[in-house]
Amino acid sequence: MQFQYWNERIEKMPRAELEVLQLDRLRAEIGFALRTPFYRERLAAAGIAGPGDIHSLDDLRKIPFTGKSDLRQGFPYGFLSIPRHDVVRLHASSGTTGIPTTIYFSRDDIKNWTDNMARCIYGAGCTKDDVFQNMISYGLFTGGLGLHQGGEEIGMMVIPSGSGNTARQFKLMQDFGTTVVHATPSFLLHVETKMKEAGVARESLSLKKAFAGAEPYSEDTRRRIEGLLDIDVYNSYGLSEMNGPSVAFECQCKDGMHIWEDGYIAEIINPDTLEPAADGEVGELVLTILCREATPILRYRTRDLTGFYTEPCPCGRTHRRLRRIRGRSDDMLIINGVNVFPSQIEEVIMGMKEVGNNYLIVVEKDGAMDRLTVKTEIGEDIFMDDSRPLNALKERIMQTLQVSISIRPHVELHEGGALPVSEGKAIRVQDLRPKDI
Ligand code: DLL
Repeated sequence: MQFQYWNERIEKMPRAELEVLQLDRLRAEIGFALRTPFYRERLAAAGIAGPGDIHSLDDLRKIPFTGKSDLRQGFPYGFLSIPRHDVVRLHASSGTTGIPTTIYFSRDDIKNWTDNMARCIYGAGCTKDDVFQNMISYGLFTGGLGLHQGGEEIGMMVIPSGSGNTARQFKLMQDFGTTVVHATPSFLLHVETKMKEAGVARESLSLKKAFAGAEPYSEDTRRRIEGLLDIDVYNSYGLSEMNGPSVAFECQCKDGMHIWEDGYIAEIINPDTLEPAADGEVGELVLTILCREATPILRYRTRDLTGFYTEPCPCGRTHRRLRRIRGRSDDMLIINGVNVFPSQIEEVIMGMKEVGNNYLIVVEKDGAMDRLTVKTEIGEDIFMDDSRPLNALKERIMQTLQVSISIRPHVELHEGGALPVSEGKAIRVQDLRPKDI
């Protein structure tokens, strides 16, 4: 196989040299972190007064972990380490309650992110001859602009089609000869179904590759998409707190995602003991970002469960590979690529006085896509046989939830006492999607 590298010097840098670079960048990042009240206090408590207190990469372990709740407490500007007027962009993702986690970017931060993204796309074999249709949400979500910037950087023609509307997606593919698409795996499966329904012939499309990420999926799902659409599918991993996509991406070997270790220090820990996992063992991924000045985040607990490959990759890149994400160590649900915490739903419905005490969140498959249903009991003052107030309440719950979680759920109202009550801990979430990872 002929491999291509966007930044060969960095991508094939010998490990020893890479570690020197990491240490250098870690010190610089600590310098930025110390400008934020949060880290000034946290690092001082850990005996780190300045970058000079970090002598080796092992000293990283002196730094306490950062979690999503820390970022939330710092909302909106608590983690900003440069003057506000030097910030050129922000992105945000859902938090466990209504407060999002917000990440700021300087012009250089965007450049670094874009370079990492370009490495991913080029490393998957794309060139400036490709036409790239970015079928994922734009906006505060990082998936849209992230891949968009990277695609432009390598000179592909980018079609910012955004998510949804399969009929328009097919039209764009046919009109402009799209060769590469980006979407969530569930949307890619849905595209195939819609293609059949719409009578779009595979031969009328020039598709060769797809980038799929933002939600967990199995190797079987990858193969299924590849078979149905006759394309190569590359796994793409990232999270808003660490810029978004580009953290780790598969190369042409399609066997594990290279994590750009000049930009991140990756650790795998046992989520129960918080001790480092053994080489190759699955645990929780902890990330420290190294090339972002506006929002430094050290030892971030991603909650994603994965492990490193221990063998080198035939492509020659020295940056280690992550295994497919196995799941999470918290209760976050990913519904059609959108992150949802059960606590966000609870906050909304329990804040409505017409809603009773019991509720149940059900996530299931509806064709290739996920379907979210929120079942709630109604309060005593409402009667099941009076449909007008019931419909109005249902609509209000749907709308309020949509504002809070960015998804319009199905809502079912039940009489008080009708939903199952568990004897032990309440079971509030039923995730009925097949688990085949
Ligand atoms: O999902 C960033 C992204 C966009 C990645 C487009 C890839 C493609 P968040 O919305 O903050 O950011 O969600 C991050 O999604 O912690 C994982 O739990 C999950 N996730 C992302 N990529 C994958 C993947 C974006 N390839 C959260 N496999 C992460 C499994 C993934 N889970």
